[in-house]
Amino acid sequence: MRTCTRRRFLGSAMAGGAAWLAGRALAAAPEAAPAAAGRMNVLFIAVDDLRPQLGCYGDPVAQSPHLDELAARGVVFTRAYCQQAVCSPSRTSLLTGRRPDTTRVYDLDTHFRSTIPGVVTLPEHFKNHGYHTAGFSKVYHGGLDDAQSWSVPWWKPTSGTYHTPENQALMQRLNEEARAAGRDIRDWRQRARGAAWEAPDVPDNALADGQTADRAIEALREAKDKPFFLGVGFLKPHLPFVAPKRYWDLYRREELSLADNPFAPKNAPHYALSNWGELRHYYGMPKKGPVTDEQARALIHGYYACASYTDAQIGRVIDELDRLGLRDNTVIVVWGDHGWQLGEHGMWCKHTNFETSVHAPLIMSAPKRRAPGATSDALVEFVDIYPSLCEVCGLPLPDGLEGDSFAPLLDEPGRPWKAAAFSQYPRGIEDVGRIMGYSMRTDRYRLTEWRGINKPFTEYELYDHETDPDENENIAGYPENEALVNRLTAQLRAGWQAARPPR
Ligand SMILES: [Ca+2]
Repeated sequence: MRTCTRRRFLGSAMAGGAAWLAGRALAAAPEAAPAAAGRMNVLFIAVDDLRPQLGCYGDPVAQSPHLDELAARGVVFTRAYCQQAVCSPSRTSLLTGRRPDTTRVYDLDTHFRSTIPGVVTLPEHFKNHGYHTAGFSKVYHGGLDDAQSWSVPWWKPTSGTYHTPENQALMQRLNEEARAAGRDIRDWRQRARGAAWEAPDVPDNALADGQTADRAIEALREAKDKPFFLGVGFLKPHLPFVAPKRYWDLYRREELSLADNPFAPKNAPHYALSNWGELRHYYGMPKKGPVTDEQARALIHGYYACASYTDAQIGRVIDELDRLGLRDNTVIVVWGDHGWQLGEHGMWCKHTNFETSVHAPLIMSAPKRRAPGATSDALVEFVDIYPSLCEVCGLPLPDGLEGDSFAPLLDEPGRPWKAAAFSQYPRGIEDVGRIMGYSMRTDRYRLTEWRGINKPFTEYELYDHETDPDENENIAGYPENEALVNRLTAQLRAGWQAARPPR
């Protein structure tokens, strides 16, 4: 096992991807006709909080054989961006094909049926075109499912969070304390949180994601004779990092490196960073200040273990697809709903506009495309997944979509593409109130403009990925960059409509 520093991983992600690509057959002769046997099925796989820390993204430590195998038959998008780096806003945007300023879903409580009630979601669109659509576990954010998206009622796993007697007892005690303190533990915000990680020695399907794989396998068998769109969500590597022990055993903790930039970016405004309250709520985590190095290493270990566990569950589902002879007539897309800080900038979790939060994995394998096993460095956005699946499956595009199909990249991954990708994140600050950070990634730069919602306010961050791929220094305020900031600000304000791919 080799060690991997975050800097080396980030810095070499492109080069590593290219080297990885060079070792594969790029080729494949163009195939003529679309699937003759009928309509293309869709296996739509969502992975909660998975950042692009996988073998097929050039990470030498990650054990992700099944996603790497999928990558060898599809296209790995090395620069895919979510539209807002937190579960529900990101998923809502992806599943409606609209950006957060259109969905007006910026938090974990608002359902898009209350803001854009008539929208036709991605699975609903497939349902309306004769597909059997079914959702398993976390496709929409927990508690915010959308019944009209599915042909049959949404299914979710029943397994509990913790599996060792100690952690189950701890959870029971914490919940009793919470009740005694008058908290309503049915409300997720008031609920006690237990250990941040666990390595139970149990079978894969003792945990929720193993149950989900079991159910998805059954669903494939049931649906194999009709066109289907199966949405399958996996919960790990979302906190807490609970994975069967054998996945932890794939890694040697002492050989895992900590982030080498555990500090705020120079000159960054304080509100650009998050206080990673999500992790702090877990038992034993610091309420303020940094985690210890020992905790950091355990968290990184747990993240890798959970990603490998989910990789194995995805492998089981795809194996069944193969066994049923459906692979040649099914498009598979796997995406993580946003990135994750694993100690970079001293942060954990997501909830920022930094590259570590908005850059997420996206792999699509579609039969009969011309570039299986390729990587594409094109800038793509999660809002593009909706129209891409429509194009690959031959469905018309509904009105109102705010992305572009990247299906042409499945044939020609290096063709000229979008000029920029856009993300955003809201904050609240003293004296100004609500602000929105609008962030744009171009080939070279990340520009973030913070704007007041109700009061005039602007502030800028600019990171040069050519010289500073870890975004350690905000150079927006340097006099020599004034013209550059002005040019990029104009591009940001022109928005996604001005950044669309040449066709
Ligand atoms: Ca998530």
